[in-house]
Amino acid sequence: MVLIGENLNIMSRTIGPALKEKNPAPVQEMAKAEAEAGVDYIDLNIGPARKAGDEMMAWVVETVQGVTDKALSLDTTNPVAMEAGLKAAKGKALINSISLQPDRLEQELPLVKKYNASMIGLLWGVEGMPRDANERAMLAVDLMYKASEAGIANEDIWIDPILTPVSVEINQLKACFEFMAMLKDIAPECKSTVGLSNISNGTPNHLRPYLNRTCMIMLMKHGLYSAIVDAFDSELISIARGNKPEIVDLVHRVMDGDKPDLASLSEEEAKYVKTVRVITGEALYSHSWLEI
Ligand code: THG
Repeated sequence: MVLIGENLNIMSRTIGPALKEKNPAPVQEMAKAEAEAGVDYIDLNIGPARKAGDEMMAWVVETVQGVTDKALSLDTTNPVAMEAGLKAAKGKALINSISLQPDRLEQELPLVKKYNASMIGLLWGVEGMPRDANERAMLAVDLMYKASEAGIANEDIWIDPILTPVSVEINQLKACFEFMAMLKDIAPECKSTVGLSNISNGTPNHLRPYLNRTCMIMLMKHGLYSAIVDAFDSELISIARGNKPEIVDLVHRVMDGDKPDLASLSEEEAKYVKTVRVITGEALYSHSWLEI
């Protein structure tokens, strides 16, 4: 699995001020730490960057490239900032992300081609969030068609079905999984990604990793190609690298309908099983889902 580190973002208490003040030390420390943690890409999330976004993106790309050769994922809704980042990036960059609003497509699809980048295709349409798996499928097909018109190969499109918090609306989460199961038939050459930490938004911090890890394992069953992750969850990285096959097996068995006796499992295994049940909607989410 291809891992994209999410930690270098403008919302972070250390990174936000450093980006605004162009203070390289915190940015370079974060980039180095993410690289050492073992991610494949470093996401550079500068937000909407309405004011001098081009300068900010070029600066952060150069600053990060000063300490690591990792591939970069460029995350901003400002197309001028995006182009400045693409110009500064040495390797093949990943545009995070392009949604299906006509103005976004018109401005950003040509950039994918011009800079030989790859792109995350965010399944967010003119009417906002797709309501179910079929609407996601229609958006994905539409996106592939428009990208193809712009000369972009399907291999350069990483479809993001938009993962939503488990604590908010379980049907949206189910739709995301249902769509992921369909994607390999709809678009076998396309890649896929999700922002894994979205699922645990609103969950107490110390419990978030269980949701993130279990969700990743569940999506791996449907062939998930990549994920945007907390680079500092070493257990999650270890699972993604194939070092925890027993946990992966267990989660996949439970998805297939196996109902292991929780008393026969280790405490850790039982947590994963309970978390699968919450993510599938079989059990109701509450902050105390692991204790029930
Ligand atoms: N798809 C795509 N890109 C994305 C997302 C997605 N980028 C943004 C987001 N979703 C994924 N990245 C994050 C980054 C941080 C957090 C969640 C998702 C997060 N941060 C802590 C918080 O808000 O509590 C704060 C951590 C800090 O202070 O640094 O939860 O879905 N294509």
